[in-house]
Amino acid sequence: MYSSLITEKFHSFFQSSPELIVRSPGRINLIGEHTDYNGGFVLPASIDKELYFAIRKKEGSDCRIFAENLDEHDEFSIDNLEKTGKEWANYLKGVVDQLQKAGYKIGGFDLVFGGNIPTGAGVSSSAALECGLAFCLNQLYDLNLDTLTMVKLSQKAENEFVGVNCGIMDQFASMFGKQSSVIQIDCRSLNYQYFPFEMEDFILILCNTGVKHSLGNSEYNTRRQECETGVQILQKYYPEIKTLRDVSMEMLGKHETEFPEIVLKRCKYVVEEIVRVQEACKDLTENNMRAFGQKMYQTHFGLQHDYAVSCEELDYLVEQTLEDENVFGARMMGGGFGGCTINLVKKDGVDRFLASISEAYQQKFNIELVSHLVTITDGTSVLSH
Ligand code: GAF
Repeated sequence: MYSSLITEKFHSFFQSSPELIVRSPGRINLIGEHTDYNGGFVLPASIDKELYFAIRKKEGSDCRIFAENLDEHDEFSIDNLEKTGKEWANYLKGVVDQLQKAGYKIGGFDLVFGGNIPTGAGVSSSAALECGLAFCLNQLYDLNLDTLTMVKLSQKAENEFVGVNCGIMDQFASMFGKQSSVIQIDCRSLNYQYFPFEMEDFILILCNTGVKHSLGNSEYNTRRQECETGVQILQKYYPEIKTLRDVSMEMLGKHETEFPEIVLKRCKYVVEEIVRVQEACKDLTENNMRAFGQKMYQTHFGLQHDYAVSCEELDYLVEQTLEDENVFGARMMGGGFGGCTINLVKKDGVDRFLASISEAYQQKFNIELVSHLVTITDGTSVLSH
């Protein structure tokens, strides 16, 4: 549906046909939060909340872009890329910038994009945007980039051009996603393994708090710094340690008196979470969804109390699920300070769950709760030539 809308818009905007239609998905993360930049494990998947791109090469270096959902457009030259107040355009310019810096020859293009990824909800519309354009330009200009190179380049676009110091999880999930599977990514080696995630008995539901507290970006950078401080303290005793991935609870326990209290809490959460992801994958192979769901709760409580990236609205949504026997697991998802919770709900209990949590949230915060039932899809792909 979205792809035909985007194609139609392309026709009416540029009076020509697109050469290529690409879809690029947002992501969920089942478990493994704030572990990617610590060289740890994550367990994301790409979902049926997607962006569609209709694109055509253009003579010269000019680009004309129309953002369908926002009803906004932008024009720029690939020879003169400047960051502007139009945030969505910066993600795209960042990708063009990285491609050129890496020596790839591209030219201008006409592009229409849009889709159904909720923005500000923590499902990585930004990674979908970066990966989608990297994928399009790779095809259009025959750049022969492999998927991992496009992932790294998209992450770098966000780090360097947009100025957000994110890890690699979101771009990796958007590109490497596989239908009905979650991906265990080792964010140090970038080795990955798919685990089947069957949804015969369960539904994954995102509950969007509808809030995005402004602390998000600065606190994200502060957390990264706190983790690095913890590593530096331990390096005096264990020079081989590079990130918290190399740290055990025993090491933390042995030297805890040397840690500022907050740094110790942050490190403890990360070390536990890295182990938790590996154990959660065992639960999946044993089809023990009860145990898997319990770990999602443990992650939430760690993020709430030790890592301190949750907020009142997220905590409330998770708390509401505790008495519901049909909810096996729930937690805040993504960077934090707003966005969505992810809920693992038994199929039979979905209607009751949605009705009661929406009512409770409305009463408590006077905000209409928007929920999304998601399915796991393939990563970024071509829809048609
Ligand atoms: C954001 C970042 F972009 C990811 O890299 C990751 O760190 C996540 O927050 C927290 O797990 O989505």
